[in-house]
Amino acid sequence: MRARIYRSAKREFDCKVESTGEIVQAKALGNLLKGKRSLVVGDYVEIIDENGELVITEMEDRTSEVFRILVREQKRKVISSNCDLMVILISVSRPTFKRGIIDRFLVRASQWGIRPVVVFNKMDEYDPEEFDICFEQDRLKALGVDCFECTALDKEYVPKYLEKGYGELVEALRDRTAIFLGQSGVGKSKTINALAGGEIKVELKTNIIGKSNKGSHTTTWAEMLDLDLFTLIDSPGVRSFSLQDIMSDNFIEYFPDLEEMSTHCKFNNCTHKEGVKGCAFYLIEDEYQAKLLFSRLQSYWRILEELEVTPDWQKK
Ligand SMILES: Nc1nc2c(ncn2[C@@H]2O[C@H](COP(=O)(O)OP(=O)(O)OP(=O)(O)O)[C@@H](O)[C@H]2O)c(=O)[nH]1
Ligand SMILES: [Mg+2]
Ligand SMILES: [Zn+2]
Repeated sequence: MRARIYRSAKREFDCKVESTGEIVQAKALGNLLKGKRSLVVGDYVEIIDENGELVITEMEDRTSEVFRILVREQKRKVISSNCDLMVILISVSRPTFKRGIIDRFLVRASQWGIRPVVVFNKMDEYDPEEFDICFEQDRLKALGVDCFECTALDKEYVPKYLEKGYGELVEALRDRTAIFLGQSGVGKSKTINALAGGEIKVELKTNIIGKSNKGSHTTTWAEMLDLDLFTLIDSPGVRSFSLQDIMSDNFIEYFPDLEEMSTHCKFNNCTHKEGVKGCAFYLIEDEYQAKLLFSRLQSYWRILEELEVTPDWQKK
């Protein structure tokens, strides 16, 4: 029978059987865990009943993997799989809006092969004086990233004009496996709880690792939570903003808009710095388009600088 892994221990897995919706415990055949192979939360597997004991005999190919490169150990650690949406949650008030954080998470989405969307939360507190949300959304739409304007306030306090964004987000999430990312305090728990049906159904255990295993950031667990609308993958290990495990060589691939533009630069090794001859970025006629792209270039430079701190050979 077909099932999906919801939680994993060393060799024992909690799996949800597709046909019945039941959660069962199963052990994995040794060859599924040998060498670099592993079974992770999100995997679709085949289970058989062997004299009363449930055994995982096969794993289906993954459509996507959430993973980390453990730089020091030079290992690629898969945390979860088959996730089809990355929800990047941003607060428009407190904590203050930071464009760079979105660009960072977009790099991860691209690395993991997961479609990103951006949710601008706390729209009830949005102040146009602080930043121009239209510019930010144009910037993302140019990348094909859908944006939603939401507020995670209790239903009766949600202003009418904000119902639309929430409704659209609900549709985008329907029947998907999603991972929510965002800074502390942006409203992930609130939003997820609201999406889960109003009352608090899930209290995301963000601090479990911190309490039981002080200071250890490489330990990552992941679990899936079945919400009525969608399935949530939660793992503290993937939330960090650091991108230090990503190779700096060819990093521009993670910025497809910049990569495209740079094909028009006169020289292959163009640095796109001001005053460089034949750089396509300084030839863009539309002022607004130029402004959008330059804001991306700024992020690109800032992250690249950080990546170059760790040499690429350590990230293989
Ligand atoms: N005004 C307003 N406040 C919100 C909204 N969403 C969340 N908050 C408040 O923001 C604070 C943080 O919300 P959480 O949902 O705990 O944030 P989180 O992203 O889960 O934070 P961590 O668990 O630390 O990562 C709480 O006090 C919420 O009540 C919103 O849409 N509008
Ligand atoms: Mg939370
Ligand atoms: Zn250039």
